Amino acid sequence: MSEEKAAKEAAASGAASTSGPTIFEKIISKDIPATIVYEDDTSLAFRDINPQAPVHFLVIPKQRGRLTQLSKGNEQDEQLVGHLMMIASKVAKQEGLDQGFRVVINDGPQGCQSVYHLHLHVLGGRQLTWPPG
Ligand code: TR5
Repeated sequence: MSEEKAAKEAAASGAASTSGPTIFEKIISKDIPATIVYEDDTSLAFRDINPQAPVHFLVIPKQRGRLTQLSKGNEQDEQLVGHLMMIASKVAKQEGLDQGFRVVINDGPQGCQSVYHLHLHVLGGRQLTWPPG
């Protein structure tokens, strides 16, 4: 079973791990390759390995262990989360998503979060539907 499938199943069962280096931390350290579409001092954006739309990238904070999930954030994270949102918009523009796009944060087991390092999904390039599953 792939690392991601195992993580999804763990998340669905409520048993997802929140310790140890995540796959995203290995991408930040460049120990694992990813297609990086944007990088600055505090954030990184890269293409999702299992895209759900013609354009699907993730925006993450670079600092390890800073925020595992949105619901763990506090006032000190406001600037960082705002920055990630602005990078999502900036890269969406860079990717040509001028007809619109969707930003999603999966949080916790019921939110179907599988990687416990905060990340924004940015999806676009096709007509998206609502509600999501
Ligand atoms: O389910 P959540 O919201 O936690 O999203 C995790 C996302 O990480 C999924 O959309 C996965 O497809 C994506 N993912 C997982 C891996 C991975 C990745 N995106 C880019 N590169 C990846 N590598 C190298 N390895 C993964 N296991």
